[in-house]
Amino acid sequence: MKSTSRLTKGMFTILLGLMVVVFASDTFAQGTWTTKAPMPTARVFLATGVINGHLYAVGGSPGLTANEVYDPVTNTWAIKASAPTSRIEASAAGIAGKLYVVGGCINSDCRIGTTNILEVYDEATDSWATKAAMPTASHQMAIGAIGGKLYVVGGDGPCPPCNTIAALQVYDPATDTWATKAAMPAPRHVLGAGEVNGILYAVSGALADDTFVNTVEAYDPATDSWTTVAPIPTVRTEPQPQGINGVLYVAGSGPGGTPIATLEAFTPVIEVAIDITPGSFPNSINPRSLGVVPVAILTTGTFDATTVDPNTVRFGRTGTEAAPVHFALQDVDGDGDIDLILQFNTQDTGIVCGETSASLTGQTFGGQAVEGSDSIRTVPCK
Ligand SMILES: [Ca+2]
Ligand SMILES: [Ca+2]
Repeated sequence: MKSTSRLTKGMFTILLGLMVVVFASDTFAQGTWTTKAPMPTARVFLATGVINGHLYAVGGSPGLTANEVYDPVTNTWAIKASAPTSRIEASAAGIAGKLYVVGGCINSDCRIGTTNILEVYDEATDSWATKAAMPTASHQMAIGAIGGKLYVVGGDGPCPPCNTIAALQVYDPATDTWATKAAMPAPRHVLGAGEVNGILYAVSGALADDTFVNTVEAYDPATDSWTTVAPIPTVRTEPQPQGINGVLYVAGSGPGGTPIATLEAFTPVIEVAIDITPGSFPNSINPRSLGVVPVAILTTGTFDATTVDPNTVRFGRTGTEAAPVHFALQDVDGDGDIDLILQFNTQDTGIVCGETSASLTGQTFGGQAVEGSDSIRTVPCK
């Protein structure tokens, strides 16, 4: 009886396997998840980061210093030099072949163990070095890497008093120094951070009183300033936002540790200066014209119009209508920098008599969305 049941079980497994193959091919368009080689050490509250296309897993609970690396090409894990310090809730990010592990709680104890230690793993030498400590110890903070520097934001400071902090602490590997930059508008912990086109976005998490918020704030290293942007629809605990092609994706991580499946994506938009019918004003458009409307995207002190991909630009009544029929790079406004001039068939713009403004949308070659508007006067339209 036992062998029969084992045989039946085996056949069932094969059948199930075939079903999975069929199912997988049917659903390829939605993507597939596969189970890969398991990490050598089971753990939770670990820190992870990527260097040279390799996924590193460092520390975590229970009381671990284990440092293990996964190679996606070979689907294998290797055990590397252990981290000097055992911690949980640390943050990690890869920069130029090295993994930076900062903060967290020593020996799995966030009541007394919150730390400011920065340890750096060098893949080339399989060795760790201790670098300059972060000014303010923190755990449950967020981390990002922009332009070769480490950005650590918010979290909970040492306990007691375990104050939630708003600090933005920035580490420069070139000089082994920390700088304290403009703080977030309000202290937050269990937040997430991600980078899109050189801007750091601090996403959701909770205020000092543990109220979860859907706040999203954007930090621009060029101006050392924060801007509040559109809130995320769903509040999150310790989200892991990731930027891909100009869009910030946030998956899972429900408030208070609630498991959720929700994936939300944020597309930042840069407002650009445009000039319809450059050099003339008012910007007269005859909606019945069979000709073209010239529109310039102007280079300014904060935006380089030559970074716009002309093939992504649309112009018209709402900014989504006409694709350009011609474009060129030239100094349209004679201020010494190069602008982008585009022409659109008037009949493609959707502009009708009585309209008072028109808009343009597009993307930079790096995937950053841009938009701009200018006034128009429709003529003759009597
Ligand atoms: Ca004009
Ligand atoms: Ca110019």
